[in-house]
Amino acid sequence: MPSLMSRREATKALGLGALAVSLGSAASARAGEKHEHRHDAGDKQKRPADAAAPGPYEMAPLPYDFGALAPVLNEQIVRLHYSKHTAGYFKGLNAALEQLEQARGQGDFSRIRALSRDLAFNGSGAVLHTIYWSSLTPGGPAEPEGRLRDGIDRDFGSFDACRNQLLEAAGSVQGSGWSVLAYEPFGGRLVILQAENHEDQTIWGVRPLLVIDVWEHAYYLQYENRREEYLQRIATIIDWPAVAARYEAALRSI
Ligand code: MN3
Repeated sequence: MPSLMSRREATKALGLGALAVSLGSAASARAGEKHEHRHDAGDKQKRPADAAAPGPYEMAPLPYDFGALAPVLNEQIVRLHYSKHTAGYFKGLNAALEQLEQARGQGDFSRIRALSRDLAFNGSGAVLHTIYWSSLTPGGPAEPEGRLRDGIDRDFGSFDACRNQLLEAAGSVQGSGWSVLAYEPFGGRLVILQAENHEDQTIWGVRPLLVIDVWEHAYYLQYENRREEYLQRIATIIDWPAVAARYEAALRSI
């Protein structure tokens, strides 16, 4: 049985790497490409060395300083949102998985409804926040280019139409939620979803490419009740190359 330390090290090497591959930067996505073809289909009994049980989820590092997104998002709001809220979803996700493991061990599924809800809520929160932080950058182009731009023009009519729908979806979330630009692999098209909480109102199997958090914790300290102002300003710090890299990774994975 692995020691705690070796398991933790394995988590860093595998769990975090896997999360970065699916959610992270262009470089991480390219690194992930190598992993996808490693499995030896010729010997079903033989498992690749990195097929060990995944460890707990770990939050990806913030790809910039807490103050880097100011003045659009000030240092205090980024620090709290990342260190407290985002960390909380990862903690909740790991706790849900641990409790489900215990339930299986004890054969006691009396809390299965609550634990399933915790798993979906915190798991979706962890995924969406990871994409959120890697969707923002202090600089970068104002509009997407390349195949992502082509896809947006094809599926929404124009970049302006896509942007307007994304921001309107964000602005009109009832309560806490997100707007999500996603690739829907079954139909092979881009869609914009309006998620309530983290996990409600999705299409199974979509790959989120760009997400906008409209929970009050994302903007209230700085913008108070002016959600529209927050949205107009956050639209100016989108990391379109990172969004495009996720789109390319999604196209490669189908
Ligand atoms: Mn949030």
